[in-house]
Amino acid sequence: MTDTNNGRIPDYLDEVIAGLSAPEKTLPCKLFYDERGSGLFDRICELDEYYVTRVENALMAEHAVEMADVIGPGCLLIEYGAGSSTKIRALLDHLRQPAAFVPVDISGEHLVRSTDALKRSYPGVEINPVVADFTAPFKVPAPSIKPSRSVVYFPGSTIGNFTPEAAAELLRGIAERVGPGGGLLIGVDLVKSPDVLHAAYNDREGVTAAFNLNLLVRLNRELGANFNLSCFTHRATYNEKKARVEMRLHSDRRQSAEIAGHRFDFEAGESILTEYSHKYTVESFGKIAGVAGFSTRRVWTDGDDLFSVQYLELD
Ligand code: AVI
Repeated sequence: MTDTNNGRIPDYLDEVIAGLSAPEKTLPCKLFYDERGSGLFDRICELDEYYVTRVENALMAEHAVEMADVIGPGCLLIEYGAGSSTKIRALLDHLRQPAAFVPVDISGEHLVRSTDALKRSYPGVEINPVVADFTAPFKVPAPSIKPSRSVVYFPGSTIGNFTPEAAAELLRGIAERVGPGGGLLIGVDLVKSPDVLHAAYNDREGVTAAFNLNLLVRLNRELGANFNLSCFTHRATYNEKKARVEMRLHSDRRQSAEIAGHRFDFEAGESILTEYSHKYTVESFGKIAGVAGFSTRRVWTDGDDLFSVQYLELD
C-alpha cells in the first residue's frame, strides 16, 4: 500500500473498506474532522443558511441562568465533544460552585488549547480535561470535592449524527455515567421545513460540499486512495419519513477507485452515504431518551422552533 501517513496505517482503514463494500456504500462521518475538515466545519457554523450554531449560541446566552439553576450547585459537569467554548462559557459564567468541569475531546491538541484558555478565564473552577472518544468507554477523574450530582453537557446536536439505535445506546452510556439523580443538558436540532434544511446543508458558497468531498481528499492522502475528486458531487436531501438529512457523494460517471489493494466500482449516479443528521421533535427525542431512563425536565427553544436545548434527568 502507498505509505502516505507518516508510516502508519490509519486505524480506520478496515471501517472504510467495510463501508465501501456494503450494498449501499457508506463512509463514517467521524472522518470529516481532520484539520481541513474541522476548519470547513467552523466555516459551516458561520454560514447564514446554517442556523444550528447561531440559534444554539443564542439559546445558551439567553437562558444560561435558568440552565445553571436547574443543574444546581456543586455539580460535576462533563462536556462530550468539547468544541465551542462559546457555549460552555455561557454555562460556566452562571453555574454555582461546580465541583469540576471535565471537557472530553478526541483531539488532544485541541483540548489542551481550549483548556488553557478556560483555566485562565475560570481560575476558581477545577478543570480536568480527558482525551477520549466519547462513544467508547473512558474514565472521568474524580474531582477533589465530592459533587452534588453529575451532568453531561452534549451540545451541537451531534446526537443527530447517530442513528436512533446508536443514539439510544450513547444515551444509555450517559445514564450509566451520571447515575441516579444525574442530568443531561443537550442541544437537539428540531424537525422543520424541508426548505430550511435543504438550504442549511446545500449552502450557496459550497462550503458543505467542500466539507463532504474532503472525505475523499483525506482517503487519497492518508490511505493512498485514488478517488477522482472532480467526478463526485455533494448532495444533501431531507428524508421526511425518517426525519433526517442524508448527505451523499454521487458518482458522476461509471468509475472505480482503489484503496490499499481493494477496488471499488461505481455506477453512474451511485452514491456513498456520508452522514445522517436526524431532526427530532421534543416528543420524539423524549422517547429515545426515555428508553435510557431520562425524563425531560426543561426545554428551551427559539421563537421559530428551529433548535432546542433540553435538560433531562435520571429518576
Ligand atoms: C456536527 N453535526 C451536528 C453537523 C450536522 O448538522 O449534522 C455536521 C454537519 N454536516 C453538514 N453540515 C454540518
